[in-house]
Amino acid sequence: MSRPRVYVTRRLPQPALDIIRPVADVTLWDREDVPPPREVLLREVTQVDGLLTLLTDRIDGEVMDAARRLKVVSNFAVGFDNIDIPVATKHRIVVTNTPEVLTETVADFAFCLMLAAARRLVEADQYTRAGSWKTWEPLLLAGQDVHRATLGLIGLGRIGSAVARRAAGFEMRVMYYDPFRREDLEQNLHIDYRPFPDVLRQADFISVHVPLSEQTRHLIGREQFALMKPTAVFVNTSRGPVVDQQALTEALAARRIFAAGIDVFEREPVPAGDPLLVQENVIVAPHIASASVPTRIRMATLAAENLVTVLQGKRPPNPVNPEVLNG
Ligand code: 8YV
Repeated sequence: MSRPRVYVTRRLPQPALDIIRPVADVTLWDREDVPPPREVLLREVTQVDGLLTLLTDRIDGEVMDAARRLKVVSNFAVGFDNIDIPVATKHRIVVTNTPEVLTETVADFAFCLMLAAARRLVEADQYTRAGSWKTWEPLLLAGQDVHRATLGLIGLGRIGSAVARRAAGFEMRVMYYDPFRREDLEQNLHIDYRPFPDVLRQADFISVHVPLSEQTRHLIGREQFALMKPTAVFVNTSRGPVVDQQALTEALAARRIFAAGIDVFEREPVPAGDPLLVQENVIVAPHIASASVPTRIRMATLAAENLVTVLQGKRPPNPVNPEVLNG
């Protein structure tokens, strides 16, 4: 039997390639800065048994129809909204993701955005470097307190729960909304379930941790920002389209809310002229919540393991559509 072939859509940390190369012949899109153009992906997919993809690769019906022998799409991410799962399942292609390994790192970053936005850290840095600091002022760069504030989590999956655990150290009161109530976690984490509008009304900090789906697209829009406190700090490390970005921009511009920390955007990379970027009360980052060196290496090696186990005819650690394996 000939060796399987795989296409890897970005330069990966070496330990990941070391897992794949003994098992399969690798064609690598050997760039870090840009994904392969669509026509390259459509050409390469015709030749391979496996794809290792990033969230920047749209794996839809067109790609999967072009594939002739594709068995597995291993996504280097916990989110898999870039892949059409029903179409993959119909083609009997296994899709895998990288949960668990990034949970704590993303939760760290959500907390980092909460603290930085509440305490105006980026403004303070710019002000100090610019030499604007002339004297001591009673309310200079005054922000909001994090300790003992109320944290509202939208979504209580792995990452939402990890943020709740951190909040305990700041003596925060934590409430959450999730379409699937998690009574099992409420006692352990000392957190309360509240209906969605109540969380928005009562929380001082709101952090979003839901996957992107048709149900969650624009879950937070004008109506939801209108319910928040004028002192609220809003943080999104999930997926950009969960939030109506125009409504967020308007809420920040009108000081409907105090500040925001935003790692994900409706369009990525966010265009330079986007009106959100000129708001003073927002801290922005280029989708880096999982970007610690150890976590990115763990994500890459897990994506590689998922890929090779399917190619070896074994059950991968993280199937997203396990029905393909069972059937
Ligand atoms: C990654 C992410 O930055 O895992 C996810 O779903 O959004 C991030 O951890 C990204 O997806 C890398 O492909």
